Amino acid sequence: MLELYHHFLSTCSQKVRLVLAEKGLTYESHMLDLMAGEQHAEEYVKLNPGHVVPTLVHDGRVLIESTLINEYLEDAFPDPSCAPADAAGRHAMRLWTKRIDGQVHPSAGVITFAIGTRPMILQKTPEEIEAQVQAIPDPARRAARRSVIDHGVKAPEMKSALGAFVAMLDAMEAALADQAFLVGDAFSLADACVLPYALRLDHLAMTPLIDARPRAAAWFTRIKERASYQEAVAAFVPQPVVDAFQAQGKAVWADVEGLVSS
Ligand SMILES: N[C@@H](CCC(=O)N[C@@H](CS)C(=O)NCC(=O)O)C(=O)O
Repeated sequence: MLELYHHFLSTCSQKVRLVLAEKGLTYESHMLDLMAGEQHAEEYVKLNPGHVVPTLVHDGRVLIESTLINEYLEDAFPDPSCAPADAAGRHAMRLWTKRIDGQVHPSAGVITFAIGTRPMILQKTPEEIEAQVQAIPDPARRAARRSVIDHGVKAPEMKSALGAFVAMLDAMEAALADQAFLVGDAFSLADACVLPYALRLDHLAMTPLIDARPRAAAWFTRIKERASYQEAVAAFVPQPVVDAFQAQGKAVWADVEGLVSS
């Protein structure tokens, strides 16, 4: 019995849903409203002390941290496999998940809130905004959130956040020179963990960054053609929210382009 606490657009939720779908696993869904602050609810924080999604519950065992959840799914439900059979391949796969967890995911928070979510947040009262920021337990995330709410794309965090994405795309372009997937010729946890971040760039109208790298662009198309993408990602995309993200992304594209090329 699997239960997933998640959010329709959250990158970390998408990567776990992708692996669940690749493995044909069904789950009871608990969708959290992050804008309403449901991740801070007392009952939820007992499951996930970081106040974040996703959380997977398997037969009563609570699992947090999306990369580790995916590794758990691979261990607990090995067939079909989403990992290379050999040690070197698994190491290469984990280099991708480490890059995403270490650099790209924190950067996704910066660019998403600076461009996509900020206009919605600014509709709240200053007291409501401050309460939401204060509820973030991790001091680094709290400081970054405040900065992007205050300054949008002019926040000092933007340049290095975009740099993490550009480095990810460059690494993808290099890795895909002689293979169809990020590690070898089969879908793995590496593809599951990178896809949501390529998609986030696309949702924020930064698609030219992907298209400038033809192998990464072809990979993006290839992953989007998979049944798992349709089931686990596309089916959850709230089009009005993405339309708003794209409009806001286009409005700041000149700033973004300037930061990327400077
Ligand atoms: N390291 C965590 C990060 C989870 C995370 O940051 N989740 C975001 C959504 S992708 C979240 O729940 N944010 C809530 C908030 O910003 O208040 C994981 O991989 O599970």
